Amino acid sequence: MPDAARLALAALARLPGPVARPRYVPAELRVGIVHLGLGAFARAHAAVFADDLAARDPHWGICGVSMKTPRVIAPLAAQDGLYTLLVRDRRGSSARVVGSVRETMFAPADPGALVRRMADPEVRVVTLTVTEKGYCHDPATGRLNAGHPDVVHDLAHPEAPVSAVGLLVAALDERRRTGAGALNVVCCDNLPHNGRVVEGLVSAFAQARSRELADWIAAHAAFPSTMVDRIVPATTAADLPEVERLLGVHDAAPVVAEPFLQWVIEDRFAAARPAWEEAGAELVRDVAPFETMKLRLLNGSHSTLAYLGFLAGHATIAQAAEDPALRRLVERQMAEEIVPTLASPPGTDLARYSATLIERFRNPALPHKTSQVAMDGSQKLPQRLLGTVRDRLAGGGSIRHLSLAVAGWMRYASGLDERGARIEVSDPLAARFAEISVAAGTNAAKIARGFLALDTVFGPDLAANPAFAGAVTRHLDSLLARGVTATLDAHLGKT
Ligand code: CS2
Repeated sequence: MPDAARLALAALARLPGPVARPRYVPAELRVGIVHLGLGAFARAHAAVFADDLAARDPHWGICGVSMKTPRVIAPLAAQDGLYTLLVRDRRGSSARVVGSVRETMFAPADPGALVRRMADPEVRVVTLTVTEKGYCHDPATGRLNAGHPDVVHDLAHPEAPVSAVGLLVAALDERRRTGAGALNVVCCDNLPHNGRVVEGLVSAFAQARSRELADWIAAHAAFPSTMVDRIVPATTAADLPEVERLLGVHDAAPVVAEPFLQWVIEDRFAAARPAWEEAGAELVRDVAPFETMKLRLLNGSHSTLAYLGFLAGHATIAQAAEDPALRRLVERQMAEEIVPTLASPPGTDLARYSATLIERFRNPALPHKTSQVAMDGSQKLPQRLLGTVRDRLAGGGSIRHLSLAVAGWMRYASGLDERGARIEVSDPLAARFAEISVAAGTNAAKIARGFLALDTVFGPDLAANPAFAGAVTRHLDSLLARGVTATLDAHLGKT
Protein backbone atom coordinates (compact mmCIF):
# COMPACT_ATOMS: atom_id res chain seq x y z
CA MET A 1 0.00 0.00 0.00
CA PRO A 2 1.39 3.48 -0.83
CA ASP A 3 2.39 5.28 2.37
CA ALA A 4 0.04 8.19 1.62
CA ALA A 5 -2.95 5.83 1.89
CA ARG A 6 -2.04 4.53 5.34
CA LEU A 7 -2.39 5.94 8.85
CA ALA A 8 1.03 7.16 10.03
CA LEU A 9 2.58 10.23 11.66
CA ALA A 10 2.82 11.92 8.26
CA ALA A 11 -0.96 11.48 7.75
CA LEU A 12 -2.02 13.14 11.02
CA ALA A 13 -2.22 16.67 9.63
CA ARG A 14 -4.41 15.50 6.74
CA LEU A 15 -7.07 13.71 8.80
CA PRO A 16 -10.60 15.11 8.45
CA GLY A 17 -11.61 17.70 11.07
CA PRO A 18 -13.94 15.52 13.18
CA VAL A 19 -11.27 12.87 13.81
CA ALA A 20 -9.62 13.57 17.18
CA ARG A 21 -5.83 13.21 17.17
CA PRO A 22 -2.86 13.69 19.51
CA ARG A 23 -2.51 17.24 20.79
CA TYR A 24 1.22 16.63 21.28
CA VAL A 25 4.06 15.54 19.04
CA PRO A 26 4.05 11.73 19.35
CA ALA A 27 7.66 11.41 18.23
CA GLU A 28 8.72 13.50 21.24
CA LEU A 29 7.09 11.21 23.81
CA ARG A 30 9.50 9.21 25.93
CA VAL A 31 8.73 5.66 26.98
CA GLY A 32 7.97 5.46 30.72
CA ILE A 33 5.52 2.55 30.64
CA VAL A 34 5.94 -0.99 29.33
CA HIS A 35 2.58 -2.64 28.74
CA LEU A 36 2.42 -6.45 28.62
CA GLY A 37 -0.52 -7.76 26.58
CA LEU A 38 -1.24 -5.21 23.83
CA GLY A 39 -4.72 -6.50 23.01
CA ALA A 40 -7.75 -4.47 22.03
CA PHE A 41 -8.66 -3.80 25.67
CA ALA A 42 -5.34 -2.16 26.55
CA ARG A 43 -5.42 -0.01 23.45
CA ALA A 44 -8.94 1.21 24.31
CA HIS A 45 -8.16 1.69 28.02
CA ALA A 46 -4.68 2.28 29.52
CA ALA A 47 -3.30 3.67 26.24
CA VAL A 48 -6.14 6.20 26.10
CA PHE A 49 -5.32 7.48 29.59
CA ALA A 50 -1.68 7.78 28.48
CA ASP A 51 -2.78 9.61 25.33
CA ASP A 52 -4.78 12.08 27.42
CA LEU A 53 -1.80 12.72 29.67
CA ALA A 54 0.81 13.01 26.94
CA ALA A 55 -0.07 16.63 26.18
CA ARG A 56 0.82 17.60 29.79
CA ASP A 57 3.74 15.30 30.53
CA PRO A 58 5.95 13.73 27.86
CA HIS A 59 7.40 10.99 30.09
CA TRP A 60 4.70 8.36 29.85
CA GLY A 61 4.67 6.98 26.35
CA ILE A 62 4.11 3.23 26.09
CA CYS A 63 6.19 0.36 24.80
CA GLY A 64 3.42 -2.12 23.94
CA VAL A 65 4.25 -5.81 24.09
CA SER A 66 2.38 -8.68 22.48
CA MET A 67 2.85 -11.87 24.42
CA LYS A 68 1.38 -14.58 22.21
CA THR A 69 0.91 -13.39 18.64
CA PRO A 70 2.70 -10.78 16.53
CA ARG A 71 -0.59 -10.06 14.70
CA VAL A 72 -1.04 -6.51 15.90
CA ILE A 73 2.66 -5.59 16.10
CA ALA A 74 3.43 -5.44 12.37
CA PRO A 75 0.53 -3.14 11.40
CA LEU A 76 1.18 -0.89 14.38
CA ALA A 77 4.87 -0.62 13.53
CA ALA A 78 3.95 0.23 9.92
CA GLN A 79 1.65 2.98 11.27
CA ASP A 80 4.26 4.57 13.59
CA GLY A 81 2.33 3.08 16.53
CA LEU A 82 -0.85 5.02 15.64
CA TYR A 83 -4.29 3.43 15.59
CA THR A 84 -7.90 4.50 15.70
CA LEU A 85 -10.23 4.16 18.66
CA LEU A 86 -13.76 3.99 17.32
CA VAL A 87 -16.29 4.67 20.06
CA ARG A 88 -19.74 3.38 19.19
CA ASP A 89 -23.19 3.33 20.67
CA ARG A 90 -26.76 3.63 19.42
CA ARG A 91 -26.28 7.37 18.80
CA GLY A 92 -23.40 6.87 16.36
CA SER A 93 -19.61 6.61 16.26
CA SER A 94 -16.64 8.89 16.78
CA ALA A 95 -13.05 8.30 15.80
CA ARG A 96 -9.89 9.26 17.65
CA VAL A 97 -6.32 8.49 16.67
CA VAL A 98 -4.27 7.43 19.70
CA GLY A 99 -0.54 8.25 19.74
CA SER A 100 0.67 6.98 23.10
CA VAL A 101 2.03 3.62 21.89
CA ARG A 102 5.52 4.68 20.87
CA GLU A 103 7.20 1.29 20.53
CA THR A 104 6.06 -2.26 20.02
CA MET A 105 7.70 -5.59 20.85
CA PHE A 106 6.77 -9.23 20.37
CA ALA A 107 7.89 -10.92 23.59
CA PRO A 108 8.89 -14.36 22.22
CA ALA A 109 11.03 -12.76 19.48
CA ASP A 110 13.63 -11.52 22.00
CA PRO A 111 12.76 -11.96 25.68
CA GLY A 112 16.19 -10.66 26.73
CA ALA A 113 15.60 -7.36 24.90
CA LEU A 114 12.19 -7.06 26.56
CA VAL A 115 13.69 -7.65 30.01
CA ARG A 116 16.24 -4.90 29.34
CA ARG A 117 13.49 -2.57 28.09
CA MET A 118 11.56 -3.14 31.35
CA ALA A 119 14.78 -2.42 33.26
CA ASP A 120 15.39 0.96 31.61
CA PRO A 121 15.74 3.57 34.38
CA GLU A 122 13.23 5.84 32.57
CA VAL A 123 10.61 3.08 32.75
CA ARG A 124 8.80 3.33 36.07
CA VAL A 125 5.61 1.47 35.32
CA VAL A 126 4.73 -1.93 33.91
CA THR A 127 1.01 -2.32 33.21
CA LEU A 128 -0.48 -5.71 32.36
CA THR A 129 -3.51 -7.07 30.50
CA VAL A 130 -2.49 -10.66 29.85
CA THR A 131 -5.96 -12.15 30.62
CA GLU A 132 -6.80 -14.29 33.62
CA LYS A 133 -4.93 -17.34 32.36
CA GLY A 134 -1.80 -15.29 31.67
CA TYR A 135 -0.83 -15.33 35.35
CA CYS A 136 -0.23 -19.12 35.57
CA HIS A 137 -2.04 -19.25 38.87
CA ASP A 138 -4.70 -21.33 40.49
CA PRO A 139 -7.88 -19.24 40.12
CA ALA A 140 -9.55 -20.72 43.21
CA THR A 141 -6.67 -19.82 45.56
CA GLY A 142 -4.73 -17.12 43.69
CA ARG A 143 -1.45 -19.06 44.19
CA LEU A 144 1.27 -19.71 41.62
CA ASN A 145 0.74 -22.96 39.75
CA ALA A 146 4.27 -24.34 40.11
CA GLY A 147 3.46 -27.15 37.68
CA HIS A 148 2.38 -24.79 34.87
CA PRO A 149 4.65 -25.48 31.87
CA ASP A 150 5.51 -21.77 31.50
CA VAL A 151 6.51 -21.49 35.17
CA VAL A 152 8.61 -24.65 34.92
CA HIS A 153 10.24 -23.24 31.79
CA ASP A 154 10.92 -19.82 33.34
CA LEU A 155 12.46 -21.22 36.51
CA ALA A 156 14.79 -23.32 34.34
CA HIS A 157 15.56 -20.39 31.97
CA PRO A 158 15.21 -17.20 34.01
CA GLU A 159 17.04 -15.16 31.36
CA ALA A 160 14.51 -16.01 28.62
CA PRO A 161 11.11 -16.04 30.30
CA VAL A 162 7.86 -16.69 28.47
CA SER A 163 5.34 -15.94 31.24
CA ALA A 164 4.29 -12.52 32.51
CA VAL A 165 5.42 -13.39 36.04
CA GLY A 166 8.78 -14.72 34.77
CA LEU A 167 9.29 -11.50 32.76
CA LEU A 168 8.44 -9.30 35.75
CA VAL A 169 10.90 -11.12 38.02
CA ALA A 170 13.65 -11.06 35.37
CA ALA A 171 13.10 -7.32 34.84
CA LEU A 172 13.14 -6.60 38.57
CA ASP A 173 16.33 -8.64 38.93
CA GLU A 174 17.91 -6.65 36.09
CA ARG A 175 16.84 -3.39 37.76
CA ARG A 176 18.43 -4.55 40.98
CA ARG A 177 21.69 -5.50 39.21
CA THR A 178 21.94 -2.28 37.23
CA GLY A 179 20.67 0.15 39.88
CA ALA A 180 17.73 1.21 37.67
CA GLY A 181 15.54 1.73 40.71
CA ALA A 182 12.04 0.89 41.84
CA LEU A 183 9.10 -0.14 39.67
CA ASN A 184 5.28 0.10 39.80
CA VAL A 185 3.58 -3.05 38.54
CA VAL A 186 -0.04 -2.28 37.67
CA CYS A 187 -2.25 -5.28 36.93
CA CYS A 188 -5.27 -4.39 34.77
CA ASP A 189 -6.87 -7.82 34.51
CA ASN A 190 -10.21 -8.87 35.97
CA LEU A 191 -8.83 -10.72 38.99
CA PRO A 192 -9.95 -10.04 42.54
CA HIS A 193 -7.34 -8.07 44.54
CA ASN A 194 -5.30 -8.14 41.36
CA GLY A 195 -2.35 -6.22 42.82
CA ARG A 196 -2.09 -8.53 45.83
CA VAL A 197 -2.40 -11.59 43.61
CA VAL A 198 0.38 -10.48 41.25
CA GLU A 199 2.55 -9.44 44.19
CA GLY A 200 2.11 -12.92 45.66
CA LEU A 201 2.90 -14.61 42.35
CA VAL A 202 6.02 -12.49 41.75
CA SER A 203 7.17 -13.10 45.30
CA ALA A 204 6.63 -16.88 45.08
CA PHE A 205 8.51 -17.02 41.78
CA ALA A 206 11.35 -14.80 43.08
CA GLN A 207 11.64 -16.91 46.28
CA ALA A 208 12.11 -19.96 44.08
CA ARG A 209 15.12 -18.16 42.54
CA SER A 210 16.72 -16.45 45.52
CA ARG A 211 15.78 -15.05 48.87
CA GLU A 212 17.82 -11.92 48.24
CA LEU A 213 15.95 -11.17 45.02
CA ALA A 214 12.59 -11.65 46.74
CA ASP A 215 13.66 -9.25 49.51
CA TRP A 216 14.83 -6.64 47.01
CA ILE A 217 11.51 -6.85 45.17
CA ALA A 218 9.55 -6.50 48.41
CA ALA A 219 11.40 -3.24 49.07
CA HIS A 220 11.48 -1.83 45.52
CA ALA A 221 8.27 -2.76 43.74
CA ALA A 222 4.67 -1.73 44.34
CA PHE A 223 1.66 -3.65 43.10
CA PRO A 224 -1.40 -1.41 43.32
CA SER A 225 -4.73 -3.14 42.80
CA THR A 226 -6.98 -1.69 40.13
CA MET A 227 -10.49 -1.93 38.76
CA VAL A 228 -10.60 -1.46 34.99
CA ASP A 229 -13.73 -1.12 32.94
CA ARG A 230 -14.59 -0.67 29.29
CA ILE A 231 -16.38 -3.11 27.00
CA VAL A 232 -14.06 -3.75 24.05
CA PRO A 233 -14.99 -6.60 21.70
CA ALA A 234 -12.33 -8.12 19.47
CA THR A 235 -11.91 -5.99 16.32
CA THR A 236 -13.22 -7.70 13.18
CA ALA A 237 -12.62 -7.18 9.46
CA ALA A 238 -16.11 -5.63 9.31
CA ASP A 239 -14.88 -2.68 11.42
CA LEU A 240 -12.13 -1.62 8.98
CA PRO A 241 -14.21 0.03 6.21
CA GLU A 242 -16.00 2.34 8.66
CA VAL A 243 -12.67 3.48 10.11
CA GLU A 244 -11.27 4.05 6.64
CA ARG A 245 -14.34 6.08 5.67
CA LEU A 246 -13.97 8.31 8.74
CA LEU A 247 -10.19 8.73 8.43
CA GLY A 248 -9.72 8.87 4.68
CA VAL A 249 -6.67 6.59 5.13
CA HIS A 250 -6.38 2.89 5.91
CA ASP A 251 -5.88 1.71 9.50
CA ALA A 252 -5.10 -2.00 9.79
CA ALA A 253 -5.28 -2.04 13.59
CA PRO A 254 -8.26 -0.07 14.93
CA VAL A 255 -10.10 -0.86 18.16
CA VAL A 256 -13.82 -0.49 18.76
CA ALA A 257 -15.27 0.27 22.19
CA GLU A 258 -18.24 1.61 24.09
CA PRO A 259 -18.15 5.21 25.42
CA PHE A 260 -17.97 4.10 29.09
CA LEU A 261 -14.46 4.20 30.59
CA GLN A 262 -13.37 3.72 34.20
CA TRP A 263 -10.10 3.06 36.01
CA VAL A 264 -9.87 2.97 39.80
CA ILE A 265 -6.32 2.58 41.08
CA GLU A 266 -5.05 1.89 44.57
CA ASP A 267 -2.80 4.77 45.67
CA ARG A 268 0.27 2.68 46.44
CA PHE A 269 3.43 3.29 44.44
CA ALA A 270 7.15 2.66 44.76
CA ALA A 271 8.37 4.99 42.00
CA ALA A 272 7.28 8.01 39.96
CA ARG A 273 4.00 7.48 38.11
CA PRO A 274 1.81 9.19 35.52
CA ALA A 275 -0.79 11.57 37.01
CA TRP A 276 -3.56 9.25 35.80
CA GLU A 277 -6.08 11.16 37.91
CA GLU A 278 -5.63 14.13 35.56
CA ALA A 279 -6.99 11.92 32.79
CA GLY A 280 -10.01 10.84 34.82
CA ALA A 281 -8.74 7.81 36.78
CA GLU A 282 -9.77 7.56 40.42
CA LEU A 283 -6.90 7.10 42.88
CA VAL A 284 -8.26 5.56 46.07
CA ARG A 285 -7.06 4.03 49.32
CA ASP A 286 -9.12 0.86 48.93
CA VAL A 287 -10.09 -0.56 45.53
CA ALA A 288 -11.78 -3.67 46.92
CA PRO A 289 -15.39 -2.41 46.91
CA PHE A 290 -15.00 -1.16 43.33
CA GLU A 291 -13.49 -4.35 42.00
CA THR A 292 -15.87 -6.69 43.80
CA MET A 293 -18.81 -4.66 42.49
CA LYS A 294 -17.47 -4.72 38.95
CA LEU A 295 -16.41 -8.37 38.87
CA ARG A 296 -19.65 -9.63 40.37
CA LEU A 297 -22.18 -7.31 38.73
CA LEU A 298 -20.63 -6.60 35.34
CA ASN A 299 -18.49 -9.63 34.65
CA GLY A 300 -20.77 -12.07 36.50
CA SER A 301 -23.75 -10.88 34.44
CA HIS A 302 -21.66 -10.90 31.28
CA SER A 303 -20.74 -14.55 31.80
CA THR A 304 -24.37 -15.45 32.61
CA LEU A 305 -25.53 -13.80 29.37
CA ALA A 306 -22.69 -15.43 27.44
CA TYR A 307 -23.38 -19.07 28.44
CA LEU A 308 -27.16 -19.05 28.56
CA GLY A 309 -27.35 -16.59 25.64
CA PHE A 310 -25.09 -18.72 23.45
CA LEU A 311 -27.18 -21.81 24.21
CA ALA A 312 -30.36 -19.88 23.38
CA GLY A 313 -28.89 -19.07 19.96
CA HIS A 314 -27.72 -15.48 20.56
CA ALA A 315 -24.46 -14.62 18.82
CA THR A 316 -23.88 -11.35 20.68
CA ILE A 317 -24.22 -10.02 24.21
CA ALA A 318 -26.54 -7.28 22.90
CA GLN A 319 -28.90 -9.90 21.45
CA ALA A 320 -28.79 -11.90 24.67
CA ALA A 321 -29.55 -8.77 26.72
CA GLU A 322 -32.50 -7.97 24.42
CA ASP A 323 -34.00 -11.41 25.17
CA PRO A 324 -36.65 -10.54 27.81
CA ALA A 325 -36.21 -13.73 29.82
CA LEU A 326 -32.43 -13.52 29.93
CA ARG A 327 -32.53 -9.85 30.79
CA ARG A 328 -35.00 -10.55 33.59
CA LEU A 329 -32.79 -13.33 34.94
CA VAL A 330 -29.73 -11.07 34.97
CA GLU A 331 -31.66 -8.20 36.56
CA ARG A 332 -33.00 -10.46 39.28
CA GLN A 333 -29.63 -12.14 39.81
CA MET A 334 -28.08 -8.71 40.35
CA ALA A 335 -30.79 -7.32 42.62
CA GLU A 336 -31.67 -10.41 44.65
CA GLU A 337 -28.39 -12.30 44.93
CA ILE A 338 -25.35 -10.16 44.01
CA VAL A 339 -26.09 -6.68 45.39
CA PRO A 340 -26.80 -8.02 48.90
CA THR A 341 -23.19 -9.33 49.03
CA LEU A 342 -21.62 -5.97 48.13
CA ALA A 343 -20.46 -2.91 50.01
CA SER A 344 -21.27 0.25 48.00
CA PRO A 345 -18.11 1.99 46.83
CA PRO A 346 -18.11 5.66 47.86
CA GLY A 347 -20.44 7.66 45.65
CA THR A 348 -21.98 4.63 43.92
CA ASP A 349 -25.62 3.60 43.97
CA LEU A 350 -25.65 -0.14 43.28
CA ALA A 351 -29.20 -0.19 41.84
CA ARG A 352 -28.31 2.58 39.42
CA TYR A 353 -25.00 0.89 38.57
CA SER A 354 -26.90 -2.34 37.77
CA ALA A 355 -29.39 -0.53 35.53
CA THR A 356 -26.55 1.18 33.66
CA LEU A 357 -24.94 -2.21 33.06
CA ILE A 358 -28.05 -3.51 31.33
CA GLU A 359 -27.98 -0.48 29.03
CA ARG A 360 -24.29 -1.03 28.30
CA PHE A 361 -24.90 -4.70 27.48
CA ARG A 362 -27.71 -3.70 25.12
CA ASN A 363 -25.44 -1.39 23.08
CA PRO A 364 -26.48 -2.54 19.58
CA ALA A 365 -23.43 -0.99 17.93
CA LEU A 366 -20.97 -3.40 19.61
CA PRO A 367 -21.01 -6.89 18.14
CA HIS A 368 -19.56 -8.44 21.29
CA LYS A 369 -19.71 -12.17 20.72
CA THR A 370 -21.16 -14.42 23.42
CA SER A 371 -18.45 -16.90 22.44
CA GLN A 372 -15.75 -14.31 23.24
CA VAL A 373 -17.04 -13.65 26.75
CA ALA A 374 -17.61 -17.41 27.21
CA MET A 375 -13.89 -18.14 26.73
CA ASP A 376 -11.77 -19.30 29.66
CA GLY A 377 -14.67 -19.89 32.02
CA SER A 378 -12.50 -22.01 34.32
CA GLN A 379 -10.40 -18.89 34.95
CA LYS A 380 -13.32 -16.49 35.23
CA LEU A 381 -16.04 -18.25 37.20
CA PRO A 382 -14.37 -18.07 40.64
CA GLN A 383 -14.25 -14.26 40.84
CA ARG A 384 -17.37 -13.61 38.74
CA LEU A 385 -19.93 -16.02 40.22
CA LEU A 386 -18.47 -18.37 42.80
CA GLY A 387 -17.31 -15.78 45.35
CA THR A 388 -20.89 -14.51 45.40
CA VAL A 389 -22.20 -18.06 45.79
CA ARG A 390 -19.90 -18.56 48.79
CA ASP A 391 -21.04 -15.34 50.43
CA ARG A 392 -24.69 -16.22 49.86
CA LEU A 393 -24.29 -19.72 51.24
CA ALA A 394 -22.47 -18.40 54.30
CA GLY A 395 -25.26 -15.90 54.94
CA GLY A 396 -28.06 -18.40 54.31
CA GLY A 397 -29.27 -16.54 51.16
CA SER A 398 -30.80 -18.07 48.05
CA ILE A 399 -28.55 -19.00 45.11
CA ARG A 400 -31.29 -20.04 42.68
CA HIS A 401 -30.21 -17.62 39.92
CA LEU A 402 -26.47 -17.95 40.46
CA SER A 403 -26.68 -21.74 40.37
CA LEU A 404 -28.54 -21.52 37.05
CA ALA A 405 -25.71 -19.42 35.63
CA VAL A 406 -23.16 -22.00 36.83
CA ALA A 407 -25.25 -24.82 35.31
CA GLY A 408 -25.30 -22.79 32.06
CA TRP A 409 -21.51 -22.80 32.08
CA MET A 410 -21.38 -26.58 32.61
CA ARG A 411 -23.92 -27.11 29.85
CA TYR A 412 -21.83 -24.93 27.52
CA ALA A 413 -18.50 -26.40 28.57
CA SER A 414 -19.70 -29.94 27.92
CA GLY A 415 -19.32 -29.02 24.28
CA LEU A 416 -22.62 -29.63 22.45
CA ASP A 417 -25.27 -27.01 21.78
CA GLU A 418 -29.02 -27.56 21.93
CA ARG A 419 -29.15 -28.75 18.33
CA GLY A 420 -26.37 -31.24 18.98
CA ALA A 421 -23.71 -29.23 17.15
CA ARG A 422 -20.19 -29.03 18.59
CA ILE A 423 -19.26 -25.88 20.52
CA GLU A 424 -15.67 -24.62 20.12
CA VAL A 425 -14.89 -24.48 23.84
CA SER A 426 -11.81 -22.30 24.34
CA ASP A 427 -10.40 -22.85 27.83
CA PRO A 428 -7.14 -24.09 29.36
CA LEU A 429 -9.18 -26.98 30.82
CA ALA A 430 -11.03 -27.79 27.57
CA ALA A 431 -9.53 -31.30 27.34
CA ARG A 432 -10.64 -32.03 30.90
CA PHE A 433 -14.17 -30.79 30.11
CA ALA A 434 -14.33 -33.15 27.12
CA GLU A 435 -13.33 -36.13 29.29
CA ILE A 436 -15.99 -35.26 31.86
CA SER A 437 -18.64 -34.94 29.23
CA VAL A 438 -17.71 -38.19 27.44
CA ALA A 439 -17.78 -40.09 30.74
CA ALA A 440 -21.07 -38.55 31.92
CA GLY A 441 -23.10 -38.55 28.69
CA THR A 442 -26.37 -36.70 29.24
CA ASN A 443 -26.67 -37.58 32.92
CA ALA A 444 -26.96 -34.22 34.72
CA ALA A 445 -25.81 -35.53 38.11
CA LYS A 446 -22.68 -37.08 36.60
CA ILE A 447 -21.85 -33.99 34.56
CA ALA A 448 -22.30 -31.74 37.60
CA ARG A 449 -20.19 -34.05 39.75
CA GLY A 450 -17.44 -34.12 37.11
CA PHE A 451 -17.27 -30.33 36.86
CA LEU A 452 -17.61 -29.72 40.58
CA ALA A 453 -14.56 -31.91 41.13
CA LEU A 454 -12.42 -29.31 39.31
CA ASP A 455 -10.61 -28.05 42.38
CA THR A 456 -8.95 -25.05 40.74
CA VAL A 457 -12.42 -23.74 39.87
CA PHE A 458 -14.68 -24.70 42.77
CA GLY A 459 -12.26 -25.46 45.58
CA PRO A 460 -13.07 -28.37 47.87
CA ASP A 461 -15.67 -26.38 49.80
CA LEU A 462 -18.15 -25.74 46.99
CA ALA A 463 -17.76 -29.22 45.52
CA ALA A 464 -18.78 -30.65 48.89
CA ASN A 465 -21.69 -28.27 49.49
CA PRO A 466 -24.93 -30.23 49.01
CA ALA A 467 -27.15 -27.14 48.61
CA PHE A 468 -24.95 -25.82 45.81
CA ALA A 469 -24.42 -29.17 44.11
CA GLY A 470 -28.15 -29.93 44.32
CA ALA A 471 -29.22 -26.60 42.83
CA VAL A 472 -26.70 -26.79 40.00
CA THR A 473 -27.70 -30.38 39.19
CA ARG A 474 -31.43 -29.56 39.06
CA HIS A 475 -30.83 -26.64 36.68
CA LEU A 476 -28.50 -28.70 34.53
CA ASP A 477 -31.08 -31.44 34.31
CA SER A 478 -33.67 -28.95 33.12
CA LEU A 479 -31.26 -27.33 30.62
CA LEU A 480 -30.49 -30.77 29.15
CA ALA A 481 -34.08 -32.01 29.13
CA ARG A 482 -35.97 -28.86 28.13
CA GLY A 483 -33.45 -26.36 26.80
CA VAL A 484 -32.66 -22.82 27.94
CA THR A 485 -35.87 -21.11 26.87
CA ALA A 486 -38.25 -23.47 28.68
CA THR A 487 -35.91 -23.59 31.68
CA LEU A 488 -35.91 -19.79 31.95
CA ASP A 489 -39.67 -19.57 31.57
CA ALA A 490 -40.23 -22.10 34.34
CA HIS A 491 -37.51 -20.54 36.51
CA LEU A 492 -38.76 -16.99 36.23
CA GLY A 493 -42.40 -17.97 36.57
CA LYS A 494 -41.71 -19.91 39.70
CA THR A 495 -39.18 -17.86 41.62
C1 CS2 B 1 -15.79 -9.67 29.48
C2 CS2 B 1 -14.83 -8.54 29.85
O1 CS2 B 1 -14.61 -10.95 27.89
C3 CS2 B 1 -15.08 -10.93 29.03
O2 CS2 B 1 -15.03 -11.89 29.79
O3 CS2 B 1 -16.63 -9.92 30.55
O4 CS2 B 1 -13.79 -8.43 28.96
C4 CS2 B 1 -15.57 -7.20 29.97
O5 CS2 B 1 -16.03 -6.76 28.71
C5 CS2 B 1 -14.70 -6.13 30.59
O6 CS2 B 1 -14.23 -6.59 31.82
C6 CS2 B 1 -15.49 -4.83 30.77
O7 CS2 B 1 -14.74 -3.95 31.54
